[in-house]
Amino acid sequence: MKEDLNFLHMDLDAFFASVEELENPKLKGHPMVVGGRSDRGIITTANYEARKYGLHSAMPIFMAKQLCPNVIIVPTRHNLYREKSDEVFKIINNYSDKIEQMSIDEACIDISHIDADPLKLAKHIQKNVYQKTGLTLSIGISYNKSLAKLASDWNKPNGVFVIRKNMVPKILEDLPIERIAGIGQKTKEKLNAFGVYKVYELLELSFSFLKKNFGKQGEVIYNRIRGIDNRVVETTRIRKSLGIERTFSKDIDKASELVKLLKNFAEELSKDLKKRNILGHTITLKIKFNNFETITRSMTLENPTNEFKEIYLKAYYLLRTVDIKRPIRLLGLTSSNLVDDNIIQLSLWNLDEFNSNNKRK
Ligand code: TTP
Ligand code: MG
Repeated sequence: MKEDLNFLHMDLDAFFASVEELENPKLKGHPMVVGGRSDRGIITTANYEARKYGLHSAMPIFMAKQLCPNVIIVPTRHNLYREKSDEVFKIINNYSDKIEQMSIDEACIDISHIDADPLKLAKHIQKNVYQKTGLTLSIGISYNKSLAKLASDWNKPNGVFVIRKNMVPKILEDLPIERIAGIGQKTKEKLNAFGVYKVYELLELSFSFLKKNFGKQGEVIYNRIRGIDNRVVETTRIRKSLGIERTFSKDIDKASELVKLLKNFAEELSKDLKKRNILGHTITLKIKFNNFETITRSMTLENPTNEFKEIYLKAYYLLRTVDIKRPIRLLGLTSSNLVDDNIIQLSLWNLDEFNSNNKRK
């Protein structure tokens, strides 16, 4: 009996690091992190060997070196990870029409229509993805979305875990509250201030208390820890923006260098938008100076674009509006307010047809 175990959440293991290990198998078995080229950069991910030393995502490289002097640092190659992610999703797409991609390496899959034992299905997906891509992933299965995600993290790497109705809320009780989907840093700190650190402490709070202090989010939290989450798998998740952001190993203090970088960013962004068949209405430039002061400048275009030249010219214009009074530590270029190119082309095509039909008359 499947007892409503309709949600399968998958998440690739140490994703960026695993891709680098596939590219260079000599890295396997050694503590390795993917991250910035300089000591000032941060780790995007650590392989499981490096995690034994306490290394993890978002940790500064200099700290990683202190904790594990032998750590191998590999520069980030986003395009490569995107390609590998696409390969995985091509395989996953064969299992269900209802797939919500949550990030580059994770997805929630509606498996309600699949008449198979969910555990066997999970093993099948793992084996299939491993054979075709060389990557391992972990899977969580449950009767709602947030519990499936939580379960995918339970037995990492290469694990499967099922959270059934009769296991809730018992299984959640000893978890730190931040493991519950919907409790971010701010909510966590506020709950900590009330002396609440573990889910069992959260379970003691009444609905009205949570609602009074946390509003709508309080209601969500009250329900989530009792296994109530009515969200469905959203197949048409709309991407809100696409962009590039980089912290430099050395501050940029030459205008010519900055312009060159901006050109590269515009080129990369245009390629990325085109690959996904999307166009953006708004272009945003972000600059962080070496004193950490951050400014953003945006411009909204009448017609959305993914053309390099247009993006670059607008970005350049935005740059000229900024008073560059100090060396720059970080540069970002983002396109937002996105629309699907296919839809636009379709409507243009319809218009053409309409015009020619009219002419014929
Ligand atoms: P995660 O799935 O959070 O991490 P992971 O796949 O490396 O490891 P795990 O086995 O625990 O799932 O994120 C996926 C990728 O996203 C990760 O490989 C690198 C990138 N990433 C960042 O760039 N910065 C971050 O802070 C995090 C958390 C991830
Ligand atoms: Mg992952």
